[in-house]
Amino acid sequence: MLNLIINLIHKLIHEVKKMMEKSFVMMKPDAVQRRIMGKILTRFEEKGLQVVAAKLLKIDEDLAKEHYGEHSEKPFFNDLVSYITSSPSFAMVIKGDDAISLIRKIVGATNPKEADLGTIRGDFAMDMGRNIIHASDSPASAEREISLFFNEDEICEYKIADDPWIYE
Ligand code: RTP
Ligand code: MG
Repeated sequence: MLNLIINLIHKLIHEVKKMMEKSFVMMKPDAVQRRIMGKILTRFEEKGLQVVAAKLLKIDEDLAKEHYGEHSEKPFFNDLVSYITSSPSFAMVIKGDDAISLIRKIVGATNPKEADLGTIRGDFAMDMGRNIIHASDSPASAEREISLFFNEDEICEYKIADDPWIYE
């Protein structure tokens, strides 16, 4: 019994130390139209990240304006809203150790011409206004964006089989 409790405590400490985070990630309309969703998803899966929610949705103007509210005063705001509402997007919640900053690295710089090769934007995109994917830039943004796009009951917390082979 004591051993069981000690084991449980060890497991809990391990979980906390891993700093499991959830990020909001969204393939924009160009990624869906260009049929490269599978290739993009593979990048996250192969890294060892876990998809815990996903849906295809046509973002309406209100949602686009709320999601990108921080840019409402920028000159590109109207173009950004048109782009995001032009066709369906594929919204996801992706979980993993330090996932928020890690996913930003996998996604690459905002301007695809400046994004390193090997990143999603560096490999698949050309223009700032067609940069195929969004990812949360901080824990506060992740929390806000996840709750903007998903209800609590749409997020699946599940044990994934290869976990011990991804994390030590
Ligand atoms: P995102 O929010 O979509 O993940 O992109 P990000 O953090 O890398 O870049 P952010 O500064 O948040 O900009 C949001 C999106 O607005 C478009 N944009 N256009 N023409 C321009 O100067 C310009 N700057 C930004 C991009 O689609 C960018 O992803
Ligand atoms: Mg951003």
